[in-house]
Amino acid sequence: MLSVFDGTALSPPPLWLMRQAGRYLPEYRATRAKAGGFLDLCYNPSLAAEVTLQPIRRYGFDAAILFSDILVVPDALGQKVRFVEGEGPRLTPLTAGADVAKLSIGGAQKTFEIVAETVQRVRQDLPPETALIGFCGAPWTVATYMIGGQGSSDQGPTRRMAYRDPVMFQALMDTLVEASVSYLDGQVRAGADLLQIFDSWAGSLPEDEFDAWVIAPTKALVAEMKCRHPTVPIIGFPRGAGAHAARFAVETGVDAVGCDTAMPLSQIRATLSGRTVVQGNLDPLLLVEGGVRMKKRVMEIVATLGVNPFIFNLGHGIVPETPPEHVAELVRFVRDGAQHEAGRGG
Ligand code: 1CP
Repeated sequence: MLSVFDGTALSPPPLWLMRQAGRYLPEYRATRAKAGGFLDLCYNPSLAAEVTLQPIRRYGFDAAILFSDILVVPDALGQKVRFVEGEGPRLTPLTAGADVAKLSIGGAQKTFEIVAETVQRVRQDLPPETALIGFCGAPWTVATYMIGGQGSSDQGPTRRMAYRDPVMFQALMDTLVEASVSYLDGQVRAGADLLQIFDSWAGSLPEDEFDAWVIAPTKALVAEMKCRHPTVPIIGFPRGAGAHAARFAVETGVDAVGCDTAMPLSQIRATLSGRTVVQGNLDPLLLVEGGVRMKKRVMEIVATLGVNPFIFNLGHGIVPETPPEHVAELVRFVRDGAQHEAGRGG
């Protein structure tokens, strides 16, 4: 898979799926039950390594992604995170500069070492040809949980806080850049071959704020990682970036752009393909459906994007309702069927 980053278009394209380890897999649910809470699973290197490897054993993806969560960073910094069953993450919201000042990067190191141990264990057990992806949340997306205290549809509390108290907000972004560098650096030293930065809530911002809150901190994070590990590729996933995606690709210095479900293939082809590595972007709900509709779309994606350096993926994470056999069907089709059919003009 890594040779796409040297500018090679591979046929069939390499493939992995966001949230490939997770609740749609019975073996994940069994391990999760053994671990107790979700964060207990993230902080148990043996069990976290096991769930990272489960989808590789089943499907032979070209890459494994470390099993962890973007909210491990605030938890490690001292803003404790709870996962409420059926509801999602809950944090005590940061409300003032004093709350940001209490976050401790030094204090986070022990937690980061636990995650690095997971990476080390996975790398030992992973077939050598399978790449290992480390990851973190982008500062903007992580900040939306730290200020909002939970997920939200428009990130309103965080946008308002950033307008009202830019000094506090900037201090938080700087802290998150530094913490994320430390977290990712530990993952690379432990054996991660490439990295992905998840900016799941990049899509809610006006132009100037996209520059200031998405591009600028990502650029700082990428620059520092490139300084420490110049050969480790970095995928940016600015979900919802829309018309800003091409600028994101150029200005942040990432090596690849993850495209979300809504991004038109024509736009990806015109503004990203051939200039950067493209990753994406099958609708996760088409994977729930499976069958001919899914295959038709896979063929369009591969025919349009596969002529340039490309990694096949979904446009967002696998949803829990996904039948595991549809994932097997997708993998078979991407590997054997899609370019054959596309080559026939199908
Ligand atoms: O009970 C469970 O088992 C919890 C479900 C779950 C899982 C499987 C959560 C809670 N996190 C994860 C793992 C996870 N999260 C991975 C593992 C690797 C893989 O992809 O297989 C990764 C990369 C993430 C990243 C993540 N966590 C993101 C970015 C990607 C995205 O989906 O947009 C975000 C926003 C989170 C926060 C989070 N963690 C979990 C939930 C339910 C959420 C979303 C909360 C919300 O806003 O509603």
